[in-house]
Amino acid sequence: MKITAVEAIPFAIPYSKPLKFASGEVHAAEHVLVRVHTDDGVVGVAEAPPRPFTYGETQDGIIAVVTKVFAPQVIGLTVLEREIVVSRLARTIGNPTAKSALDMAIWDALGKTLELPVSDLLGGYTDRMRVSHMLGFADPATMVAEAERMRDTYGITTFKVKVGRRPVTLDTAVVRALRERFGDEIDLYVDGNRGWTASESARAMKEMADLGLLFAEELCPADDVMSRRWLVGQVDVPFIADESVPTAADVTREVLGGSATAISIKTARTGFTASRRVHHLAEGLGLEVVIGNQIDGQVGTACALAFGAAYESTSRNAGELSNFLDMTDDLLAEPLQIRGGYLHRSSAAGIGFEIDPDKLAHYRLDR
Ligand code: MUC
Ligand code: MG
Repeated sequence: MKITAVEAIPFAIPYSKPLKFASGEVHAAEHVLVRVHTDDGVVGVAEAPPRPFTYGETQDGIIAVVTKVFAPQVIGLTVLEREIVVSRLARTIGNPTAKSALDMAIWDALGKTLELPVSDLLGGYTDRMRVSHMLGFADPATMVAEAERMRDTYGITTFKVKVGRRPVTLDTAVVRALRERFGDEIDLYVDGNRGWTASESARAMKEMADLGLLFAEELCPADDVMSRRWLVGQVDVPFIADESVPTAADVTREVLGGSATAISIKTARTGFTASRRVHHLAEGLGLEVVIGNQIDGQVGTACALAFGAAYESTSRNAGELSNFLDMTDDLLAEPLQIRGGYLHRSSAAGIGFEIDPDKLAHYRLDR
């Protein structure tokens, strides 16, 4: 059970088409695979997605902080001592996806050691999540065609539409085209990634008032404190905080300050240990939650699925679990399969996936 080594392996897998949104765009999964070895020969695995436009992390920075700062702090601890891990890692400010990948790799090693699924150790609520697909910036016809393909191929009927362009009609036209094409058959919500001002957001929400949106997410920056509160006070659907709540303390601040009324939980930035804290906090505050996607590959998606399926509130709304579909390939020996709009979690020990060694050898950047 004792941690003996920690590896941070950079890899790059191209996207078949880039995902574009208000705060950036992603053309390749240039992630870091974190592996934790124990003295029993168990290997726990998770991935960190560098998102400089959201958290300031880079691939090189994640490797450096994992190998030079975090590895010496966790080697010698057992995989049961996760709260000691949390308190040691907390001495370093920031680096959310680096910390989370290490945390989840340790949980994976714990599950494999105990021969139990991590999702059961976390909460064991259900074995599946309904999937929500993220539609990146394009023209209305292209975005409607992608939604059609997602529905026809994977049975997905919930879509998060990326918004935040100027003029706002570029995006409101997309949401209207989706509603006109699919009617009540689909659920829709929007995510601005801080692209609009509060007044642009209010105008856009008024224009979309008849389109039956489920949620609105990060339409304007939370740092525009007073105007964000003004906006959230008038929006008539739950307003999701995503990148403005990377920690439980941020959830408390933003929600009590009136800058959000729902939250996105992303295991990529809060791992399993801190995601649990955020989940319990949201439950205590009575907030609706959505399992979000940090533009994860299949490893990260399996992590989000394991966590989302563990609790009632995280599995109630469709989880954003399909960004990996835009990748040309991935690392898993048995790829995740979305069927009938659902992803089923594995019942294998640990998080429940195996890395294909040939794929890792092909895509890793350090050899
Ligand atoms: C999302 O929900 O915002 C894009 C930027 C980011 O931080 O996450 C993605 C998806
Ligand atoms: Mg978001």
